[in-house]
Amino acid sequence: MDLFNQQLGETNERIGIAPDAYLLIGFALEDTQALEGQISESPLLAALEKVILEAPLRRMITPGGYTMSVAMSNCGKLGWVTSRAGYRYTMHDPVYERPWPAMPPVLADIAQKAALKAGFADFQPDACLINHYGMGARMALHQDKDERDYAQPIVSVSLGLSATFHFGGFERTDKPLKLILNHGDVVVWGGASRLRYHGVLPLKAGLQPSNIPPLLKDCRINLTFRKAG
Ligand code: MD3
Ligand code: FE
Repeated sequence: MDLFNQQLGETNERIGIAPDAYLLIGFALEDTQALEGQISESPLLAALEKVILEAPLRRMITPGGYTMSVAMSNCGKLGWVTSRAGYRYTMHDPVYERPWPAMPPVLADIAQKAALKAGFADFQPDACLINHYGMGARMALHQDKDERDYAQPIVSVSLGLSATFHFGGFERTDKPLKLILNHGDVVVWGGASRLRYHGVLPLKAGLQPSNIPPLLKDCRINLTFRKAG
């Protein structure tokens, strides 16, 4: 690792946070920097921008009738949706009535490389859920149980503002661990940690570089890669 990457926060560290759960600090940072150092022109962010032009972010309705504070979209063969009818994965965007945008290779690659680094070989995600947090947006404590095979890990990429993440146990009432997830951090959750409760505290304002791309200004975007089907 060179000095340049160190200054960017890329420490190349793999921190075990629980059995089969790893924090890869700054793992996605490189992919958010263009060669000229112009963050807005990175292949990762350009690909993400294209996806959300095709499948715009929207706030979905929970089965209980609440509008989520997080705005969501998807890319890949399958996309996660919620409505009064329940939570499920669909092949089509129910709002725009067309297939979800394909998963850009730059996104699939980073998920696969991160999974490998955490000990999960051959991770081939078929779904990428895009979570957009504006000021105050949060995600209540929950388990991810809508995927077919819990032996498959979930890879999460954090972009934009930092957030406080709650990493709990296997019962809703287990006291959660707090973890700050910063721009470029990647977390891999698998095996024994796959069904832990987790959530995100309300997003607060924070400092950002002056050349922050519009896509990430005053918000946080989290990508979760899954093998859903
Ligand atoms: C721990 N998203 O979309 S990603 C979700 O930051 C979700 O947007 C959060 O929880 C976010 O479902 C957190 C981290 C994450 C994802 C899946 C997990 C943590 C997990 C599954 C098991 C344990
Ligand atoms: Fe989750």
